[in-house]
Amino acid sequence: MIAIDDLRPMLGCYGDPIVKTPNIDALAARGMLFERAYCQFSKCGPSRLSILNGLRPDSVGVFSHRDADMLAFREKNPDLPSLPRWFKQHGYHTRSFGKVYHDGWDDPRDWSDPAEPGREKEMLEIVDEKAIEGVPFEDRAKVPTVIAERLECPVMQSPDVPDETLFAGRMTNRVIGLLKERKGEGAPFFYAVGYRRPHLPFVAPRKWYDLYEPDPSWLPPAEWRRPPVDAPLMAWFNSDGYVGSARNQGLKMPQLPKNEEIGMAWAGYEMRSYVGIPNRGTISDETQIAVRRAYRACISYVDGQIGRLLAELESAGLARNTIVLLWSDHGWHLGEQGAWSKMTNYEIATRVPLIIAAPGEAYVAGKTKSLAELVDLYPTLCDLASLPHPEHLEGSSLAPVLKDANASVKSVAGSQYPRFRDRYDGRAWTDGRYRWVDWTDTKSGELAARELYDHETDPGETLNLANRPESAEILKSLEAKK
Ligand SMILES: [Ca+2]
Repeated sequence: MIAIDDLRPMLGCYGDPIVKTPNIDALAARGMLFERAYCQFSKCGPSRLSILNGLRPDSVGVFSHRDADMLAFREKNPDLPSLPRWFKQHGYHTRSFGKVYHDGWDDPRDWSDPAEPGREKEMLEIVDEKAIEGVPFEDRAKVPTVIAERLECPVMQSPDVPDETLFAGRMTNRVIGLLKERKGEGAPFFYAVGYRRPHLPFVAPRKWYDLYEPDPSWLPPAEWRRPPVDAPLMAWFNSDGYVGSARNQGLKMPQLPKNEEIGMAWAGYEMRSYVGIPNRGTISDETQIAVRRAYRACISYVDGQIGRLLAELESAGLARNTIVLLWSDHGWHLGEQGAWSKMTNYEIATRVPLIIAAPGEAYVAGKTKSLAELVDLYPTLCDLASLPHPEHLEGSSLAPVLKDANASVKSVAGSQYPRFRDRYDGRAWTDGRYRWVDWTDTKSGELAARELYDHETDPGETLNLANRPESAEILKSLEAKK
């Protein structure tokens, strides 16, 4: 199981014409690529808890990164087997490398050997350029990385170092070493390998940045870089954390933005808290293009590591009977809808890459438009490995789709994200054509705002149709699909 952090489907196999991802593309060519796969929560911790427990976020009850909420879920459900624990209980040797659960949220009972998440705050590793000055390239892998505080960490960095100087390369080497030792012997194994890029900060060895020449044509059309027409503020203003962030930066906080211009000047607190992005105000086109380059560089860096990992699976003789599953925990805005990073209920933040390559003649390779939710992965893996399903699962097995790309196991995919510290409860659904979102005022229980987008005419979700009289019938028929 390969987990990638903050990766929207910006991959060659998903039609991105610029990014270079030959290894993930090759995996997709021999497996099933889900064109319409969605996370259930556009933030690392809650999304991963949902995936790894086979439960929707409402059932997990964790909607932020508060450790206490996660612990409360485990205390309330002491015997609920997570996906890896279920495999462990059925004789698999289970191990975790890198970011599988959100940082610090591992449960030791899940793994046959202690999880190897890497150093705490590995996410913020950077390479001190001065430290590698004069060091021959082949020796730079040994130069230690520096863990920066987020507010002092450059948003992007491209040190001229070998891949294994940074965490993704080192972790891949570690897993490759263990695969070599297996030589197809011993208990069946369940390895979860979690890559921490392209999560911020965008740190990747220089050769991956060198794959891309920044190009102004990368910017989406202007109307895609603004909040959708007629959309409520809470939909795109992805700055729930901005109060703390602004305080950290010594900035005077505004009240909630009174208009779109002020909102856009503050939106994207996560990316704005790194050095190189203005704390507030317009993010220049030049910076937006540089961020798009850096995001792609990190994707290619991860793709390169996945290529080495899968090559080892092949040469160790394990590929012929190993299921390979690749997902990302949520999508990522690159300025679309006036938003940066994750934490919205829009298509861009909730649609994820999902590729499943299962051995066996019953399973076909191809691409499918069948809807999939990440909560479906648990029952799917059970079916692929011929394990029973535990009783608590809330997803549906995608195994029928792996046998027939035209098969379908659900009519809608759902996501949720609250806004303004739970003041508004946001629920989104897609049926493959329409996306609709309900924002409920949690104080009054009333519906505060609605959104409706038609991907057939508006793939960028630039125009909210929900308030138009002619949309009432469409919304009614969509509701019936839930
Ligand atoms: Ca993430």
